Amino acid sequence: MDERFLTIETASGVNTITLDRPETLNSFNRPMAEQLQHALAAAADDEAVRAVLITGAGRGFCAGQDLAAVVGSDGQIERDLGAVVRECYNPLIVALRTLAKPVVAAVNGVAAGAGANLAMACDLVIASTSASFVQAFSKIGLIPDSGGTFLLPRLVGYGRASALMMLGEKLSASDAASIGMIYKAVAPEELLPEARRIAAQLAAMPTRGLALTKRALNESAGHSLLQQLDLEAALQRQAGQTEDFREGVAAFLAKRPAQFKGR
Ligand code: T3D
Repeated sequence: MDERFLTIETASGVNTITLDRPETLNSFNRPMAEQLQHALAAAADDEAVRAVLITGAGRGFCAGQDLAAVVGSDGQIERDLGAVVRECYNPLIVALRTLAKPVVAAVNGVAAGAGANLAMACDLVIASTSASFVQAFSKIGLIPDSGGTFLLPRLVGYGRASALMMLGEKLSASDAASIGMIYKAVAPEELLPEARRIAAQLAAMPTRGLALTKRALNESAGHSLLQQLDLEAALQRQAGQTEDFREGVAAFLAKRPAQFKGR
């Protein structure tokens, strides 16, 4: 059987994917990237999954591309990095941003290179105060990939994004939270309980409404206000046709907790 670089479990509607190559801080080799692509596709198809939680095994979250795998047995680098980015990383970012379910990143330790940008492509990022984020690419002569040049300036502004990407310095989780790059930083022992609590909360919410919210946010980046207002009206029409909308209104009027089914 092929070696597995992820552990995956589903409980109470939450699909937890743990990146599991701790000896290299969960850096990506091609099999791990492909396994994560398959895991996200499976989460998308599984009706029992209503939220996804991504974290890392050991002391790191993900150190980006496994740099040892870049060098051939002859010590030379003869790899088409454009092809690697298209085949390994771009599909992951597209899968995360288009998954019609919320994705929580629980960043347990350093997130570097593509690992940092993978975290930012998730819907909510919670990090341990012992974690850090590094746009490590500039240190090895590369450009930030995995959606970093799109997402980071939108999260923190062009000036900070440009400094973080060019200097490649480590940003602590607390600083990342204070500049709005991530949702929040919590004490290390609180990370998984808090991430699981939030993922379970999301899994019990109106899944289709959350998916339409995600779509509206995705598309806002390239829209004018008028285009976005038009999109909101179209998506609200769809949200208004869900069972969960009817249940939400009925529960509110009956002053009882809503039982959302994700339909
Ligand atoms: O070719 C393509 O695929 C193009 C696509 C590129 C996408 C990218 O992600 S490019 C960016 C690649 N990542 C990096 O450049 C980060 C390299 N790592 C670091 O800068 C540091 O390790 C960290 C800042 C992430 C963490 O530092 P620290 O001091 O906490 O840990 P460490 O001692 O450096 O690392 C611990 C071990 O993990 C160490 O192995 P050892 O000595 O214990 O056997 C180290 O070599 C290994 N490791 C860390 N990052 C990687 C790695 N091994 C392979 N690839 C890594 N990226």
